Amino acid sequence: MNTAYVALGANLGDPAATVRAAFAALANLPDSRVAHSSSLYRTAPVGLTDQPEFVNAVAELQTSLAPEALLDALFEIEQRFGRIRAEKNGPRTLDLDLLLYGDQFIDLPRLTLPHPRLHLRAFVLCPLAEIAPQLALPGRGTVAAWLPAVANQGIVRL
Ligand code: PH2
Ligand code: MG
Ligand code: MG
Repeated sequence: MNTAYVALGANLGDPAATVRAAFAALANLPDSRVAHSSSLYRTAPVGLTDQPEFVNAVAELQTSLAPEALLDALFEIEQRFGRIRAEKNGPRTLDLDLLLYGDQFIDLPRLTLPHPRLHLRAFVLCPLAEIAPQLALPGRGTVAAWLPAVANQGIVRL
């Protein structure tokens, strides 16, 4: 079994209900189980700021799916929740981002691990710190050590 972390995000429809349903979908992935689920957080949009607030959360999976098989499975769940890929970084019913897969570094056109911006975003780092504060980000030190860097970003635990 391998430990993988997945970021959940939604800002269309009923985002909190969607994120809760997405945790259930993750729990049903083959050869995988959800070991830890963070709280849900209401977060200010980062990047494209002229869009609704997000609900974000993070899940820790124990999985024997390989990284790209897991990515395919996450993409399939996004599709099931009606995800349409319109504007880059724009509003979405559900976004599932693979953050980390063990301590692996992967550099493929469709998958970069560790996720290159995870340590700079409160909407990922705060829920991750809730479930795995002492987790080492490969090459960057612990999750907890990066928290002060994102302290000014608007985020509220629901
Ligand atoms: N996702 C993005 C861009 N901006 N902002 C917040 N607060 N939460 C997100 O999940 C998010 C974002 C691209 O996927
Ligand atoms: Mg994303
Ligand atoms: Mg995504």
